[in-house]
Amino acid sequence: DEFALAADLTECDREPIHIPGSIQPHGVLIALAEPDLRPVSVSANIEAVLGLSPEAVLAEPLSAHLSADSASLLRDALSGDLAAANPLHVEFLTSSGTRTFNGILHRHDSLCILELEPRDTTESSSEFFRSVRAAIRRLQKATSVLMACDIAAREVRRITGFDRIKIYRFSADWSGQVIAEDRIDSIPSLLDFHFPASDIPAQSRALYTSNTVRIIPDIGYRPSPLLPDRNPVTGGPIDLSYSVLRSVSPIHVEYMVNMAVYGAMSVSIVREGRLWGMISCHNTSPRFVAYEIRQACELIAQVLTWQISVLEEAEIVHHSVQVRATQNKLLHQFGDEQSLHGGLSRIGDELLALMSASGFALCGFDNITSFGQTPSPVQLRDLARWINCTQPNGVFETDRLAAIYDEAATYSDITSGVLGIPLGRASTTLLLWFRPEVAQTVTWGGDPHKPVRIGPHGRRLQTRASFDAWREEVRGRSIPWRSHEIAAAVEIRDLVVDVILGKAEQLESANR
Ligand code: BLA
Repeated sequence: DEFALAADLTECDREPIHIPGSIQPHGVLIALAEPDLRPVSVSANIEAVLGLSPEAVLAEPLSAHLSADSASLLRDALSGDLAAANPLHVEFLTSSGTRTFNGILHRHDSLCILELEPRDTTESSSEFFRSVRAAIRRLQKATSVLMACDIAAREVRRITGFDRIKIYRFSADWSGQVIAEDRIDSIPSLLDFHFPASDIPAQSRALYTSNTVRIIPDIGYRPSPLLPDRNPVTGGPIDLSYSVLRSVSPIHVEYMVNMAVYGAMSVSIVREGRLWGMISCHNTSPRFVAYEIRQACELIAQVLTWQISVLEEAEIVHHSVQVRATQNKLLHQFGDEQSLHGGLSRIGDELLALMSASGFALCGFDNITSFGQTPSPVQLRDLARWINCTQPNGVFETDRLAAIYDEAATYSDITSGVLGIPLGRASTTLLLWFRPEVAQTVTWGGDPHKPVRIGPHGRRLQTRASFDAWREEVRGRSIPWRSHEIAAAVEIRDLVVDVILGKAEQLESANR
C-alpha cells in the first residue's frame, strides 16, 4: 500500500504522489469523459459541499446539475484555449439554490477534470490589477538576482497575506537554500537555511516543473477519496498531476506540522525548463487563497524568472569586465616586476575575489607561491604532482578533492574545491585556486534545543534534522566552479603566458 511505501524514508523518490486517489476537501473534483461530459469519478465530499450524492452525480451528464450558461461556458472552454479560460464561474444547481464556484478545468490522461473552489469576492478586479502591476514594476527595478528575490518575497506576501515567504534556490545537485525571505516577526526565520535534495524528492520536483502552483490551505485536512479512483479510458488510477486539489504526500504533511506550519502555498520558478527555485509561502494557521491570486503569484514568478535570466547574464558580463580589469592590473604589475611569482602575489586579492576562492597557489617545479587559505607547501607540491599525473595538460576541476585524492582528507575543510590550470602544454607549473568546504561557511539559524513533538515517521522530517542531513551530504564539498569562472581562470593563464613570453623576448633582444 502507498502509505507504507511512503513511510520508508529511503524510498522517498518512489512515492506515487500524482495518483493519491484523493483530494484536499476545500474543493470538489469531478472527472468527466468527453464528448458528452459524463462524470466518471467524483470526490466524496460533493455530498457535504453540494448536497448531491456521488451516485446521483455519476448517473447523469454534468449539464443536468449546471445552469444553462455554465454548461455552455464549459463547452466553449473545452473547444478553445482551456488554460486561458480558467477560472470559469460555474453555477451549480442544488436543492438549496444555485451555488457559484471558481471552476478550474484541464484535460489530462484522456479525461477532463473540473475542480470547484470557493470564489473570493473581497477585492475588486481593478484594485487587484493595480496591485499586481505595482508588484511587477518593483520587480523590474531590481539590479541583482538577490534583490529581485527579495522584492518578489515582499510582493507575494503583500498580495497573499501569508506569514512567511521564502525564495528557495536549487543547487546543481538539487539540494537547496533559502536565499530571500519576508515574514512577520513572530515566525522564525529560515533565511540561509540549506536542505538536502531528498526533502523535495525527484518526482515532486518533476511535478512542480510542469504544474507550477500548489496550495495546502489546511495541513490538518482529511483527504476526500475519489469515487471511484479509476480512469475508465486507461484502466489505471486517476492521474492528478495537473490537479489543483491533489492530496499532499503524508510525509510532507508531517514535515509541515513539525515546522508548525498549518497553511502553505508554493509557486515554481522554472527557468529554461529546469526548476530553478520555488516561492514557498507558510502560515501558522490555515489559509486559503483564491485561484485569481494564485494566478497573480504565478505571473510574479514568471517576471521574476525573466529578471533572473537578465540579471544572471548581466552578472556574467560584469564578471568578464572584472577579469579584464585584473588582467590589466596584472600586465601593469609585471611591467616593473621581474618574477612571475612576485607579480601574482601583488594582485592576490583580485585573483581570489574574481574566482570566489579562498586560496591561490602557483606551483612550479622548484618554486611555490601561495596566498589565502591553501595546503602547506609540501602538500601543495604533492598535490601539483598528482594533478599533473591525473590530468596532464588539461583543466583540473573538482568540488570534492578528498573524494578522489586521499591525501586531501586531512585538509579537506579548507580545500574541498580545487581548480588547476597548467601554464602550458609542456609545463608542469600549475595555477591553483582553492575553495573551502561549503558546510564551513554556513551557520544554522534555528534553535536546536527547541523541543519538538516527533511524528510517526521520526526525527528525519524536521528542519533541524534535515539541515544536519544536508551538512553530512556536503561534507568535503565546496561550491562548484562555474563555467564562466573556469573560462576566466584560463584567460588569466593565457595572460600570464603572454607576459612570460614578452619577458623572454625582452631578455633575448637585450642579450643580442
Ligand atoms: C515537498 N518538501 C516539499 C516541498 C518543500 C519541501 C518546499 C514542496 C511543497 C510545498 O510547497 O510545501 C521542503 N519546505 C521544505 C524544506 C523547508 C520547507 C526543506 O519549508 C525548510 C525550510 N520530505 C522530506 C523527506 C521526504 C520528503 C525525508 O523531508 C521523503 C520521504 C518528501 N517533500 C516530500 C514529498 C513532497 C515534498 C513527497 C511532495 C509533496 C506533494 O506535493 O505531495
